[in-house]
Amino acid sequence: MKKTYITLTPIALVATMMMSQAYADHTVLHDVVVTATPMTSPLTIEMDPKVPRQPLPAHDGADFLKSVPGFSIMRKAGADGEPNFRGMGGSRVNILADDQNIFGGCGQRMDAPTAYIFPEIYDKVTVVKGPQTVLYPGHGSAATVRFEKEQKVYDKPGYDVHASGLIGSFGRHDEVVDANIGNKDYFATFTGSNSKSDDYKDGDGNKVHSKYHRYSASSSFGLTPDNNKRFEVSASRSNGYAAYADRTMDGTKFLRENIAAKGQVKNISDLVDKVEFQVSRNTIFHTMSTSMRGGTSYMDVTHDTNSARFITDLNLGSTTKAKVGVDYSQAVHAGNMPSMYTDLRDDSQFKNISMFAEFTQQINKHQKLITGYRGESWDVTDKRTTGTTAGQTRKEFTNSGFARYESELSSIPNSTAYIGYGRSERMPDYWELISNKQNSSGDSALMSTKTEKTNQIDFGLIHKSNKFSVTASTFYNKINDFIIVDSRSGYTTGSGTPSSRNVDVHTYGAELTAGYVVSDLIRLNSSVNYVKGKNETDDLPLAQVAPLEGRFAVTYDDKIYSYGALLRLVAPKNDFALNQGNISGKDLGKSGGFGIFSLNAGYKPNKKTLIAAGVDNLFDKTYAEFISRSASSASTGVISGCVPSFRVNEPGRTAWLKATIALD
Ligand SMILES: [Cu+2]
Repeated sequence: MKKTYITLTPIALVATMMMSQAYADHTVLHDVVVTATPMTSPLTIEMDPKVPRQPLPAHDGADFLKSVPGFSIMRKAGADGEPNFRGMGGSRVNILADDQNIFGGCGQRMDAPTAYIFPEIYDKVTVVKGPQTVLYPGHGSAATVRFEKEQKVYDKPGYDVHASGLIGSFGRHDEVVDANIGNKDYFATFTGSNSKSDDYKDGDGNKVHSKYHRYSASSSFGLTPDNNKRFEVSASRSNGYAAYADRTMDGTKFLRENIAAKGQVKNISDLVDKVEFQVSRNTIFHTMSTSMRGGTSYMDVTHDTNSARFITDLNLGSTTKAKVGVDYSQAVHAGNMPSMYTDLRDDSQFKNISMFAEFTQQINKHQKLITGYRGESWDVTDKRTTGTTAGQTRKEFTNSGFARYESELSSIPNSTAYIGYGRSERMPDYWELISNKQNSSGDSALMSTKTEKTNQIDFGLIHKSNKFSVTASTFYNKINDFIIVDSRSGYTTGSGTPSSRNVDVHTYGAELTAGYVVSDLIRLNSSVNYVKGKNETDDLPLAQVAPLEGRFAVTYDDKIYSYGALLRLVAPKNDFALNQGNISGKDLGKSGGFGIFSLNAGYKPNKKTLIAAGVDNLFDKTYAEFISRSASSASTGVISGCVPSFRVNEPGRTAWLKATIALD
């Protein structure tokens, strides 16, 4: 471990110093194949989900985040990984699709919210690090991830179509279309996606029980009576299945249906710049079963969420802007237990009303102050008929807020520095309050699990010049009543259900990215991220914190042809907290370091067409991430070609080819 630190740390420092900021007009967003994404503004990373990425992500919202420094994706099999940011997993990473929360349904967490998101049908993905925004609904405290459709509106009759097709190793193929049409009075959109893969093989050639299929369709219709008004209705549906290498059942249904209506009116008065509203309904129907391995047992769960949102943009003065709004949501979870009852019975309801306000004060041309407050009222009802809190309702009010100062630096040209303090009070989620227990006796966790209070300082720097770009993002936090999911002996029930416990923890770390334009044709990119966490209450390392990682990429791009190479180095990790973790997983033990080398190439015959190809894990290395699920002997024993492994191994050498066309 020490050795890797010694070798990686100087590389990081040299990279940071040498490769400081690049790309005045070569930003990483314009890389033909994206391998790492830097901050675009303080604490914010913006990404184009239609651009190819390496390593090839599964067609879901979690794998997409792999190219963001600081994110680790917990692997269960081929799809449906769990995003973890800076050691914070589960609901601490708030996932929003069109500013709606999609709560998965599975009590065993087969379906993270990202399992229902197909990034390429969206137009923009934004990550906000830390508790540095209060604008969005959800439980997030570590990061907010927004998948957004940026609705195109038309002055005259027109259309835009994005279409792509992908083929890859292990029978992988994806087809995606995003079509928009409209004139000055109306617009309509249609999106469709289909993604399929067979079981992949690890570097040793051993099959991993991991095949999946996902498909989605959505459409929307909108009216634009004038330049200031837009009203829209939309509907979408997606479904699929996925094999899981980490457990005894597979996900055989992931049905999401969504309807929404939204509107916006701009330029209302000198004070009111814009008002927006949205009402939506999301229903999840998830089935897990043994049918993909010849069995007959199954279980169904549903999670239905109705929500409404209103937000207004105010001009409070020439240098003061505000966003003020209200969120409402009501989420009901239900399930069956076919050995006892086959009808779906409600087990809980979460009701939330929130008010929020975020202010931006331009102090002068170079400095600004951003502040925000969010207050949330919660009503959580245990709708089960048995258990120690059956029929009871817990009421809670949570307070969150932040302040951030951003300043352009006079000492270093083209640089912005920032420092922020944020406090986030997170209401425990469905899994922490309802699925898990309070203790090994099986008492309900509903009333006992306290809200989690994150106090975090974020500071950093963004610097961009013609040759160099560098971003540094550093944080320290102290989390009181951190909800740890404890599966150690003494904390699990007879059936193995873990406890939700409150402990005090702290973490600190950083993400650094650097780019250097060597010539018109060649550029270098690098990123390094590191987090250290401590569980103070138990005097243990904090669980589910990924090891030190660095990524180094070189790209040749003559605007028609491009070639790139990526080296990802991950340090070994020896400090861990066995059987502690979060709702998505727990520490399994130490992990070894590894280096993975990948190649990519692109061909852009014209502005509308891109053909990209890559070979991920060129040397066919067998490896697993520290944050992973343990491979289940139930799948390795039953599925032919699967052999036991400790963690779920990552895919071996994976070749892929993707063609993208844009028509407008
Ligand atoms: Cu499930």
